[in-house]
Amino acid sequence: KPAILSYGERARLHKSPAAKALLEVIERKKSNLCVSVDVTKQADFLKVIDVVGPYACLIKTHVDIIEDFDPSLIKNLQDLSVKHDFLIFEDRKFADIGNTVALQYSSGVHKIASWSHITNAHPVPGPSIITGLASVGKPLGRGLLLLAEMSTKGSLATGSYTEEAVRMARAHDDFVIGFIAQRRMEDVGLLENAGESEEDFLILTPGVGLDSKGDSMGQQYRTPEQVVLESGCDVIIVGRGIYGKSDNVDVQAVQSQAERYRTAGWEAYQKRISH
Ligand code: BMP
Repeated sequence: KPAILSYGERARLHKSPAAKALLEVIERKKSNLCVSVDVTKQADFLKVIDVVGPYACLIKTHVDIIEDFDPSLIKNLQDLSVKHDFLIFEDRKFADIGNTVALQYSSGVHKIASWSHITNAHPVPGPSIITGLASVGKPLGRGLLLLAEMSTKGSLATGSYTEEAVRMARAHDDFVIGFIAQRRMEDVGLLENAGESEEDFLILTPGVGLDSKGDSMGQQYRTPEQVVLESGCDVIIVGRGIYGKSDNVDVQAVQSQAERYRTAGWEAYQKRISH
């Protein structure tokens, strides 16, 4: 088996500006941790991000759950992204026809494309969802992730659906930078970034928790070691494992969990590349 490239080496080789930027931040901060900040009030959202920012390569948002949203939130988020050196990933999960997703991505209240370095889409409509989103995002240097698998019990994104997602990404690798998935998907030919092929898709993985196996609504958790070392994924996505109960942000606890997950993710990666 050829040696696995480091994040930094992959950053140098990558053609996509969004993937390159993410790999560079990961290397610079020695963090493959993406924190998912799913809280509903602006003040809590910004507070959590300011606390976890130093430990994260990427902050994942669901901007449509913020009750008191106004455009100043975006400016504040961007300021924090500069202050703490992380990228922004709006987890929008687009799933419509090309024309509609282009409008949802560029317009409306949130104008996602104008501030989110990375976003994602369900492959269910077929390749036109990528061309629709690319018409907006590519000129801005943005990157797209396809949901090839999900972390939930009973997910339908398996087998030939997952394979087709990979095929769609390959046909549009000028905009698709990787996948939301649970594993490297080597059975569909995704190489472990050995530097011998031009192709280098990132695998970002939600459903990560150190203290819990799941929630009461179908979520399933695996550990950073299972995800990064055993399954060959690149980035761990952690939400409630870090921010805990959103109605009462305990700054000290949030900080120590962020530090803990960052260390666990990085140690799993170091084991992987030293194999
Ligand atoms: P938590 O770690 O609190 O379970 O949050 C996981 C986050 O990742 C949520 O924002 C969810 O929307 C997202 N997510 C997921 O859990 N599973 C998937 O397959 C895809 C996701 O985007």
